[in-house]
Amino acid sequence: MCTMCVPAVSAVLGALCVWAMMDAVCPLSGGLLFPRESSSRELKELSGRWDFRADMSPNRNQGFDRAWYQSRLAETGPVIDMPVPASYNDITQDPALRDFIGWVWYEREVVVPARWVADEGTRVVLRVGSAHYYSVVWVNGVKVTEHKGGHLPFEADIGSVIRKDPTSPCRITIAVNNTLTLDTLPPGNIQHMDDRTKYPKGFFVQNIYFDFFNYAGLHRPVLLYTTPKAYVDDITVVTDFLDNTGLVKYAVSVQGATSATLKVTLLDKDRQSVASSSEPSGVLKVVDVNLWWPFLMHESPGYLYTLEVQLMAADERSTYEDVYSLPVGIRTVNVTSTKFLINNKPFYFHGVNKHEDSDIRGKGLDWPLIIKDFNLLKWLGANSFRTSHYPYAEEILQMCDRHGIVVIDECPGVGIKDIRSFRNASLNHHLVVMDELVRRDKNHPSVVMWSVANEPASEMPPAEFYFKTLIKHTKALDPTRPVTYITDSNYARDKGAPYVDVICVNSYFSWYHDPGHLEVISIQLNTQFENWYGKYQKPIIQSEYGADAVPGLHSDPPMMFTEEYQKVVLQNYHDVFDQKRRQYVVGELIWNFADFMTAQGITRVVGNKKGVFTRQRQPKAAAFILRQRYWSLANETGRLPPWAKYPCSL
Ligand code: GCB
Repeated sequence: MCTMCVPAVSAVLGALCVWAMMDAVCPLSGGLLFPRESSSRELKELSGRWDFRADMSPNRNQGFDRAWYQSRLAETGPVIDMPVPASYNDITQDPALRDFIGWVWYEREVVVPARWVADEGTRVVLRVGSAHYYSVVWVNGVKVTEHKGGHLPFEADIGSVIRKDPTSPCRITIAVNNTLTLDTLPPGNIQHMDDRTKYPKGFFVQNIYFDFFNYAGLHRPVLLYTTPKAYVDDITVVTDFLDNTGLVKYAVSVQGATSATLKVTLLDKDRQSVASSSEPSGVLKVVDVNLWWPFLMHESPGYLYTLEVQLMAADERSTYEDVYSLPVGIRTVNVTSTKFLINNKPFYFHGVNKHEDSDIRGKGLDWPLIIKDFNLLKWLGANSFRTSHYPYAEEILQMCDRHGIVVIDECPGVGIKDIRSFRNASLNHHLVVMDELVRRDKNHPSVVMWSVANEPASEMPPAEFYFKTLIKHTKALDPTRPVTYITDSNYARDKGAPYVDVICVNSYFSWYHDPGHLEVISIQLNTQFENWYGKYQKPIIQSEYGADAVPGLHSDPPMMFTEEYQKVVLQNYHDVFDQKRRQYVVGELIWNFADFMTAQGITRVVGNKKGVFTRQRQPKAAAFILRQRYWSLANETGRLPPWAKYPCSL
């Protein structure tokens, strides 16, 4: 595929070939509903063992030069076992694979049910939950799709390819490249070191401007699913309420049928129909509505209805029936100059920042970890998190919907520090990523705000046009949710703040600034809030604060990196939050929920240790401070179920 690439060119140029091709393609066509089984849809998970090979050739392009996709991977060279979903980096003992930059190749042979192949009226779709960063996908040697961006799903209808030779197994080959450039999100660049007195031949490094390990691979489930030829392609739901009546505005789009009949039914938790329609779009009215409430704000948080869409269509050959069920939470979100309102009630974010990160799996989706983390969030009394610094798996957002955990949904715009990353190529890609993110997450009641970036160089002159365009675009995509980006810039120089709805600010007083001086926190934090509010009169969230603590390291009086120091930093911040939350501060999100892996460097001791839990999810002293605070905030501001009033062992 990379005919433009000559062998001597680096991995990054190999990646850029894919790029150029993608730019020619219309970015978004149709919906991308989460694959769900129904009476008309089947699903086949391809999680488990795949064959794998990293292309260690000097230009990382041997796989394309020798067309590894044309035959079984094991026939063109050695393969190793690789789990999917998972990052590949921590699976072996090989440092070259942990730190690998370039193309890796995954392959799996799948038995496709005979009926899927035989029935021409069935669409067979291959879906990749996410692959970091660029991917090219072949089925039986035929290229079926490619995708740019490491955190969002993509898919391809592979029916015609598997029907070409119904007797052969279906061989899926996915090449994934983790090279970051100035125009990727997040950005990065490749630096070649040519001084032979210092570096071996061909030595290059990937420079990144963000603080987490650039894990790579097939991070989320890969699966096959079916729909009938005429199918429900997309559903958009926007909710509101008036007194006791819930309003569900919906629009259904259909593909593969010139005319179709629809039945749209809203079911309550007991699967009783509460409203229905036969129009492709409209408003469903729900009397005595059960609103979707955040965790700890109501006795029964996370109430979900189900919107069941039934499609009937026919062509000259057959009739088709498709059924798709979408969970729907009815709630509103509004922002005033001092408040963040959910269902017209002030909502205070007492939550965390997270990462998709764990031992061995890296950024691979892992159900035991997901459920453990939700249990820990509840144990803490957290009502929210930010998906720092990229979109998390849809499975995680579904858990948030169910449990009432409120989400600030962040795109991977982290580390936009180089002025060249503000150019049109970057902005255009950023707009497409926002298109993909909003398309994927628009129907989650838990998602209450979009964050378009984290700590960009927002004081640089081009930042104004960049963020004005990006935020306007995001608001046009979704006029129902506020938009922000996360700043660490100075209030007087920040170029994008006039365009955001909520100011989200990160600061690390007594850590990166005045290290060791806990006594500065109160005055500096107070000044921070007064300055931002004074200039913009918008509600403020402290979107990051914290300190590293190596678990088990103690000192009294507290010293940096001990559990005591982390604890006292938090307490000093909390004192100021308690004054300002009565005015215009609407939230506090600790950095970070758990320790996480980073690139190696002199400020990181096997990763970032600002977690209140260790990477293995054991609490540090700070977790107990946070727990006490979050539950008492909830007692003060929410309506707790009786079981939650005084959680055990506070
Ligand atoms: C930040 C970044 C986050 C880092 C954190 C830190 O401001 O947003 O990605 O990990 O600080 O610990 O330095």
